[in-house]
Amino acid sequence: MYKHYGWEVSPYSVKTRAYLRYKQLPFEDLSPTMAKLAGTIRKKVGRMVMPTVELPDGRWLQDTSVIIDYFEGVRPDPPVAPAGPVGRYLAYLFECFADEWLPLSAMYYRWTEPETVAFIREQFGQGCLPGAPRMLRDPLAKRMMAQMSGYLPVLGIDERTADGIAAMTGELLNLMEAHFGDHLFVQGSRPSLADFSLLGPIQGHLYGDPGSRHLFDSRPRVIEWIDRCYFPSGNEGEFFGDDEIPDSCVALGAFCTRELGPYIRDLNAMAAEWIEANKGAPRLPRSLGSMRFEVAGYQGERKSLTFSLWMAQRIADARNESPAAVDAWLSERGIPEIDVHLPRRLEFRDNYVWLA
Ligand SMILES: N[C@@H](CCC(=O)N[C@@H](CS)C(=O)NCC(=O)O)C(=O)O
Repeated sequence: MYKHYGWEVSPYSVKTRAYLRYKQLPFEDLSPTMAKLAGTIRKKVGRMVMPTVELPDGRWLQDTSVIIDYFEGVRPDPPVAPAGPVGRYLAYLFECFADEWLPLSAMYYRWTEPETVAFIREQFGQGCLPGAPRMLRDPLAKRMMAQMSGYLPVLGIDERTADGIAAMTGELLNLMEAHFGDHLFVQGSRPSLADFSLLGPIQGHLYGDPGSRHLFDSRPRVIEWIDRCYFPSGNEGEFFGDDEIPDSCVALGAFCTRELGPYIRDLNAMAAEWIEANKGAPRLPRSLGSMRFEVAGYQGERKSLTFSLWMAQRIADARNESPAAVDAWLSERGIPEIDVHLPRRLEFRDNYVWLA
């Protein structure tokens, strides 16, 4: 039996929980207390973080992509990435977009809606110290709330970008609403990595939090998709073949590329410069400093997180399996490819991005 540690209000935990359910893997879904997070989890994976998975042989996995890659290895069927090169490229594009770009929406709405902040104080408190009196829970909840809301400036969420984040979120949900008029999941009639990844911030924050649930009032098909993904009823269905990807899915891919692509391109340039200036360094720092960025055309400033580049390398790897086919498909639709050009390959372990 595998042990999955994550809260309902943690988006990355929603991603792995939905994935493990869909794959029908035998797992115990556990809510880690503060003692567990600060004790065993910090000791085993190096930081207080969720989700984590404890394997029956005593090893621990962290990072949703590492967790999913591991289980795709031990239980490949049904696979969560399509077989065709374009389908694979899109699966990793949607994953990177959801993991590295959608925190803008998730964190913005969570920490600016008073109704949600009150809800989260309760959720964090009950998560840290279940059943304890409020006077003991609240200080722990507040400390964790301060830590999490401290990510707003890291991600560039402020008055300069707020309207852009709201516009980007609305556009994404509209594209999804249109797509789900004809299709059950993002990449066909069965869920892929794209669905689990998008579900994380959409269920874990935007729909689950009371202050942002109104975003779904006019998007009922997205609500139905949330239910299908989070409570899977079977694993039948098909992915779109590469030659039958519908316009509504192409539109989602173009949108994710428009938003995420420039951030990855600029990060890549900063990392290339840093590697050149730091020859012999075994790993990249977590951040390469501040950088300008744009969300839905609104300019802001954020930290350049090298982890995002490791995630983008997954998209590049998918493209490099069949670059000619992927590039031809993208260029026919006017979508630029997301690529990572660095002199060294990136590896993620022990919470750092290493230069192979
Ligand atoms: N990229 C990681 C991110 C995990 C993550 O950031 N989890 C959040 C909760 S949803 C967390 O524990 N954050 C604590 C922190 O960063 O200090 C993944 O895919 O697992």
